[in-house]
Amino acid sequence: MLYPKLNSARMLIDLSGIWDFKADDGNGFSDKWYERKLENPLTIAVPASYNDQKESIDLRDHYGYVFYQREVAVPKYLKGQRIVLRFGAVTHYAKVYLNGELICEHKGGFLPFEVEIQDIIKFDESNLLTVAVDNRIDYSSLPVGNENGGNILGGGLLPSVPGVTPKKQNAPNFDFFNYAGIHRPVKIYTTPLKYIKDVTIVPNVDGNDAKVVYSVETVGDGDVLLTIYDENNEIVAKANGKEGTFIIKNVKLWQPLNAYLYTAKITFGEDMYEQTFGVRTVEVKGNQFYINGKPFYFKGFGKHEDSNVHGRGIDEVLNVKDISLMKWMGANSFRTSHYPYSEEMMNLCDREGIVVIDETPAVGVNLNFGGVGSSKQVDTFKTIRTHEHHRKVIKDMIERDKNHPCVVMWSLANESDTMTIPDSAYEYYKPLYELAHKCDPQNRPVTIVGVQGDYTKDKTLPAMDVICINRYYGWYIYGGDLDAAKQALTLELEYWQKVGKPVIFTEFGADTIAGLHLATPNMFTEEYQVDFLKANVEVFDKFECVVGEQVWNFADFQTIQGIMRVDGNKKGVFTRDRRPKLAAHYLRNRWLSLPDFDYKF
Ligand code: BDP
Repeated sequence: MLYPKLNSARMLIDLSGIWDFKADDGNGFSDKWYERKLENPLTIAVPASYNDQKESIDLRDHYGYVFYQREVAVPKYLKGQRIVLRFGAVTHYAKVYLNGELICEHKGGFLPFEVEIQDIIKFDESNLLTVAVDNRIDYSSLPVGNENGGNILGGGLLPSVPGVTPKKQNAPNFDFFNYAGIHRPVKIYTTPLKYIKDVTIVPNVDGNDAKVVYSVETVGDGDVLLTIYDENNEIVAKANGKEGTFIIKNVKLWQPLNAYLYTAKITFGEDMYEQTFGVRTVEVKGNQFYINGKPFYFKGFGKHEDSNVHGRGIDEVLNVKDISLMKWMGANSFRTSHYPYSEEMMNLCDREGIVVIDETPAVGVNLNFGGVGSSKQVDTFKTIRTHEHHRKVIKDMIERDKNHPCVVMWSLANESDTMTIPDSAYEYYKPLYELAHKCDPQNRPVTIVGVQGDYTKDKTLPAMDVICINRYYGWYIYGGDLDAAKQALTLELEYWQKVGKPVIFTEFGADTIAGLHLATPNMFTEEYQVDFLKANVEVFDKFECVVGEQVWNFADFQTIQGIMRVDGNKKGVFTRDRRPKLAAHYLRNRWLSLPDFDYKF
């Protein structure tokens, strides 16, 4: 799906701003709130999570639908154009009404969707746009909600007391706050009626040149012309036809931390679209991960889209700041834990040369996590109902992000239940692995991020292109005993070394209260976080197969309340407002001295 852009052929209208808002009181649909102006609405900012915008426990802990509404007028001179209403992301389920009519629905909170409105929009008066948004999560949603109540952070775990009716609330089977709302920009864009629907660009390197294979999907017939520009706006190649190849002589590669972007200007009849792309190669060979033919070492983080007041809503200032902080530290990469990030962030990473592992919203696909939900073990994959939706998010994520040079690998899921019944997990994930490869025109590596456990039983991880593992030796396991942590980690890496594939630590981290210090470090102090990181990387450095370290987490982030978290997860190397903890300085020293390529040789 193309990112909406303003250009000489296309109009773009941003619907960000203050909308009317009302949480469903149970009557929203029966009273057809979407047919007329909301009565006594609240004001709410779009895009952003709604949860933290008001001083209200009802809004913060809301369960179910909320209604967003605004008037939309469209200039008359757009008559005769194709007009599209597009949502960057609405979390988790959206029903969109225009002038009282349901015009589209969308499941999944982290990917864009759009609907044509040129035949239904009124040009002479304003139109009532209502978006009903559901935040409920269960065994069929990604991320997964816990249908047995409780949550993985220990909320509601004690036996219930007869006669007491607890309030209905979401029970996330994952460790981040279930923020909801219209999280990413809402836009109207136009195209001519015959238009460019999609563009696919597959760059190959051929000596000093690039051989770029492309295809352009159009609606309607006509000639397709491509002109390729470099960063100085010089024409470097031309092509015509819906499919073909063009050569860029003496190509400048897109390199980690040294990005170079070309632009393909595509014209088709009255329509025009400019698609940026980078030329780089990605390949897994033996136990190494190659970018542009050289073994790459991932230095960076697992992150979240999370910030004060905005919740999970897009914050482009913060995105710029985060990438600046990453560069300050010598980091070169991050994983979009635990859902696809905004298109704006992906565009930024393309420009900044930040390497991205792009993850689906499949987190919590693990009904045996910490034994929550049931005292006996269940077959997660026979119990959950995510199968079809999981296929859809993989397809949609790859379709959205396929042209981004920053994306070097797809992650099918985070910490899924791959060890309880190894065959069941393998049967679920092997087809998804194949699907991801099939969907990606650039055929990038595919992985799944593995949870701590009896890794020798796991059949799914070894079936992926890269072994990505989240490990908490020295925190959840051997917390406070870093010598034991190092021994256990060494034993595990001896195992993975034999598997013969690259290994990336996609999470390792320790909760740390900013400002808490001790000369003899204990867990939760800033010194312990540094010692924890040192102990882990000391072992990573001994193994050639370890090709990356992504610390959990870039910054402190909000979670549901419960006995495991004090105002959220504190494993950040930065606080939630982006102040560095001691660990940031330690990692900065380390990473600035580690090369991005050829580190282990
Ligand atoms: C892992 C999860 C991550 C958590 C982290 C933690 O992948 O979402 O936040 O551990 O416990 O289990 O901090």
